[in-house]
Amino acid sequence: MPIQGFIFDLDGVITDTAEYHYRAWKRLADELGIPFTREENEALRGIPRRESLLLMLKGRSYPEDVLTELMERKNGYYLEFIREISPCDLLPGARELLHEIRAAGLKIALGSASKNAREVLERLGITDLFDAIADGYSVTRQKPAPDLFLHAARLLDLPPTACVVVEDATAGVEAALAGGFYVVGIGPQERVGRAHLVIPSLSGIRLQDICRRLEQ
Ligand code: B16
Ligand code: MG
Repeated sequence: MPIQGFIFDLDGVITDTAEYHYRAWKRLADELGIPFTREENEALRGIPRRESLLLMLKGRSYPEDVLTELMERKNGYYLEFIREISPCDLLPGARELLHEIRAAGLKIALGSASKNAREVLERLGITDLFDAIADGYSVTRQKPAPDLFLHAARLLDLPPTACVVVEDATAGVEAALAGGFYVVGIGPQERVGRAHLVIPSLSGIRLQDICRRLEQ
């Protein structure tokens, strides 16, 4: 089926909020006296807030009310960081590709696990480029379950086989494959190598190249 729509992940694809998530988790981990490295943070890409916290805690158990407070504290730090975001923080090539897709008459949705996705899009100044938004509030089962992307495709009124998912996380690539989408992986082979097409970034990427390489 010809490609008729794109579903973009946010963190790590359109903007580098992955770095801000890391700094916020790191600050919380330091306060709790838990070692937490940049490498360990890689496992949290695309993973929802609660699961990310449990991974960061590495088996330490806390009562439910404390877990809630820790998630709120981390989100507070994250919100402090993203207050600085502006249109300059779009990753190279993202704006050009979004405009090219729209100009070609294809549809665009967001498929992000983040509950802060709408705020980040607003700060980047690109909300109006999206026909639909699927975020951390949209579905119960998160990536690597396909639900979020299936929800986004439904909002676009397109079947998964007519949509390309663009993802930077292993969990996101698996979610898109499970949903029957075309998948473009952004980043190293070790992380997104299961995608149908792997590219280091969106810089210099043209819509035609993506369609030609996926549809062949
Ligand atoms: P929040 P994505 C994901 O966004 C991030 O990659 C992940 O690190 C984060 O924990 C998750 O959103 C939840 O974010 O705490 O803001 O709700 O990559 O799916 O756009
Ligand atoms: Mg991501």
